[in-house]
Amino acid sequence: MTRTKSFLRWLTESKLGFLTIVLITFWLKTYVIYLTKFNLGVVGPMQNFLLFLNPVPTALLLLGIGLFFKGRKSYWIIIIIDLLLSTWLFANILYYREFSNFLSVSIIKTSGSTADNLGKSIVGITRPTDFLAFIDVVLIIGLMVGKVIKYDLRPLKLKFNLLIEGLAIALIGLNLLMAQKDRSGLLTRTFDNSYIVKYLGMNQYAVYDSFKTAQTSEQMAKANVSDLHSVKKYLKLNYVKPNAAYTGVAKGKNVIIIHLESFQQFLIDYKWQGKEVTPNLNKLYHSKHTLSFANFYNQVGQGKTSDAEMMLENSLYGLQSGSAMSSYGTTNTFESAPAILSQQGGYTTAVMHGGAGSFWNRNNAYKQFGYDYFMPLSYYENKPKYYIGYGLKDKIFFSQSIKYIERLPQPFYLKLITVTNHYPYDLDKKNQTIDPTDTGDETVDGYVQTAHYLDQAIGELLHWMKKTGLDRHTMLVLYGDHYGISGNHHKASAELLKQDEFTNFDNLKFQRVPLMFHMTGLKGGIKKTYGGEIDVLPTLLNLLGVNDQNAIQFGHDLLSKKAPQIVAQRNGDFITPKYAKVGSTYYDTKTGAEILAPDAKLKEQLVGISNKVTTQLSLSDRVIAGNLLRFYHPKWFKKVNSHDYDYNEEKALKKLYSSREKTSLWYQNHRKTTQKKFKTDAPELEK
Ligand code: GP9
Ligand code: MN
Repeated sequence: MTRTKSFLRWLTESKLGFLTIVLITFWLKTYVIYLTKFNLGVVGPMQNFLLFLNPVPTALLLLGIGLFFKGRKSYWIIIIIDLLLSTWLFANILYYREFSNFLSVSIIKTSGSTADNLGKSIVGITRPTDFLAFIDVVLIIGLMVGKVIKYDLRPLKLKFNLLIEGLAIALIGLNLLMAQKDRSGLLTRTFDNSYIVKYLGMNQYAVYDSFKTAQTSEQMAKANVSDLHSVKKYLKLNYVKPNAAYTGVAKGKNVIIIHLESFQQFLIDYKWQGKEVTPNLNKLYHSKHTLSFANFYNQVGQGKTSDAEMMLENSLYGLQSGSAMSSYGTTNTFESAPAILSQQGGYTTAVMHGGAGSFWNRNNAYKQFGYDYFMPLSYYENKPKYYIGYGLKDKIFFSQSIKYIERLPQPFYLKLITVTNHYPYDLDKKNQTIDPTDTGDETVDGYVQTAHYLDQAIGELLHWMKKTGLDRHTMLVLYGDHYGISGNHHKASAELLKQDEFTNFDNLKFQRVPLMFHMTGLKGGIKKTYGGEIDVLPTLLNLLGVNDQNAIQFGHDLLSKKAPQIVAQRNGDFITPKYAKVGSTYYDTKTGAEILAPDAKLKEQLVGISNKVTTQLSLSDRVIAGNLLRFYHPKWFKKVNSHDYDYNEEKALKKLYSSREKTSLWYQNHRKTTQKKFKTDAPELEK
């Protein structure tokens, strides 16, 4: 009894006891808010453990500052810090409800300058329970006013205060270490703000975000118009004319881009146990109405999917490290496909994706790209059995996308981002309709199963397009975003390809992914031209007959007779129809043999290509890091204002459904849904 009593006395009558009360109440409150107000996608014991613990280290560090002050001041400084931390939490609760993402310095900075500022859009969505964010502050002030907590006016030893701060810093380090172990690249690759929050907490997220913002704005401040001039000069010098025979052949058509997650070219026509793994895609690939590219390479860096998107929408490379879409997507000026098509062809533009909207910073970047609509997971019905890995299973995703697609005014430019064929290639038993391969490499063997599933899902979508007649007005663009089997699986890869060995050169060729343009009436064929993701936009715009003269784009029309056919990899490696480079080794592309002793002339040629590649990459980096497009004003483009876009579900759907556009598929189907025309064998949807 006396022990409890003396503990209570210590809590309420000593300064350290006070710090303990503030810390623990802040900790528990934050944890409850994590669980109830955010959707952090926490899985596994490690993530759960870190989520529980992560409020402590930074809170201890910051609240501990109060200990350095004397007397009553010390108490009030601690309370003020507690209040500031709570306000940050509160603001994020509101922002998250509206935008499914966390506040960032750049958002706060840019929102103040516009009419529809953040404050306005957020008022009105506050719920009473949000004020839970302040409950501890109110409670503690109450206890102080009621004299339950008494001031302890004895000063603490400086050494002791420093010890507490030291402990906090050590805990921060430990937290970081454990987080990095569970998710490598957490801080360098910037996947998703919610990852930072779930692993490191709200306060560390604030520090991280401020740091990133400072870094990017410094680079931007240094850049000026003359940087743009050197980029323009380079592009002019290297310009190749698009193939006039294809100019405008798809003018006015809808464009549906199907993002084939982690899908490699080798899967096309690949057979396992005598069965085609991807029969639907094979059929498309060989169709006489499909322009297929057999030597098309992914060119992504650490930003993976987001780098692929950056290249496809902008013909700009991802960055050497991190994700350009995450780091620059919120603030940079872009001249992207959706904005160009909306301005020049009256296109409605949309992205649909069965995963979290904040992943790769999509819900900010798409506004800068000028996408009218972005429908992420929150727009879809989600049940545990619908979901695997990073999002809804593709069949479920497509089946639920129909109700949105059919409402889009035509012509539309739509991107569908699939996700089931994603590492670690898990699929529930019911959906496995092909055996795993038998290389014995666990991460590899499921790949054919998820690829097969993706292919079936595509088949279901194509069937619906045919049934509704949408196929006759649409050009389909299918592409694989990056490898599915990384360079760490040489043995299994050799087995899959039925080769004796798998060299670094084989791994470079393994970076090929499909690219197909399919449209009724299109003069197709399988093209051998070497190209990469950077080239898709110029090729597409030529097919659509869109004018983008002197655009800051680093790719070329793949159909051009003069296509340079030098395919850069983000790390400076390259491949051309004749030569390739991996690390410091050159190869003969035809034979795959190493070029061991090139003569002086060949050497010069190889170094020349290599320099060209690095120049191109670094100029593209300058465009992004310097935000150079803000200085560029081509006649055919009006700058995008991100504040014109709102992905709030309720508002967006209201706009979509109230649009009486006679051009939507729904309207043309006698204002009836076409959902019944979508046939799926998804076991989850069986009655
Ligand atoms: C998540 C998905 C995956 O939304 O696009 O991205 P990745 O891990 O492939 O870069
Ligand atoms: Mn991907």
